[in-house]
Amino acid sequence: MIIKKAELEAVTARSDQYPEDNLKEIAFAGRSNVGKSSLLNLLTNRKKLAKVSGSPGKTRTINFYRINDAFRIVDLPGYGYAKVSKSISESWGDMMETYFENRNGLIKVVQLVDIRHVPTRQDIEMYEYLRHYGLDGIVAATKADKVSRNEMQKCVRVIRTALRLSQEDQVIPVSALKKSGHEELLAAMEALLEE
Ligand SMILES: Nc1nc2c(ncn2[C@@H]2O[C@H](COP(=O)(O)OP(=O)(O)OP(=O)(O)O)[C@@H](O)[C@H]2O)c(=O)[nH]1
Ligand SMILES: [Mg+2]
Repeated sequence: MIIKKAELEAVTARSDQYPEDNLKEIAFAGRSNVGKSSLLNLLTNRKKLAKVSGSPGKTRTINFYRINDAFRIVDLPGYGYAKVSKSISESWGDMMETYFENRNGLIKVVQLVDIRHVPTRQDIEMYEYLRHYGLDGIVAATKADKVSRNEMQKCVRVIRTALRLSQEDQVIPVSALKKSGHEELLAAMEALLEE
């Protein structure tokens, strides 16, 4: 799949701000700072489509990107950022639930985890949550440039075990820095969109 057109369609804090539920959507979930916005820029080959930040917790809204006027990629707010107040983390849960439960176009959530680390308790909870909604099955292991080719296989195994992935579930190492893994992820997304 080639992304020819990508535009930010809506930045939302409430469901009444969502764009019309008329296209298929694939969302990206993961802890704050894992590289969701960077991955979006890599996939769309745009440097600044989604804001990337050194300070975690940048994306606190659900952001809808319209791709090729054919589907959407949805950047979900990151979890696990320690400094957000209790009220913010509660509204995070409400936001996710509202989106997951009411969005007909949502066909899959790509779970992002940092390739270097054993998935955190919150990563595991998030993945269980996706499983509950039947939205699981694709994991992007981010910042793959931080490990060697040899280590990569081992890291992927650690992720598979921690998230209790099945054989059909995919783990795709990606690097926004080295610009790698995006073709494989795009192919997986294309297959989903064609289903
Ligand atoms: N080395 C390396 N750094 C990366 C990669 N992807 C993202 N980063 C860095 O990780 C930090 C966070 O990236 P973002 O894309 O903003 O992460 P995010 O998941 O959108 O973060 P929030 O919006 O806070 O939830 C930035 O400093 C990026 O430059 C990667 O593939 N390799
Ligand atoms: Mg972000």
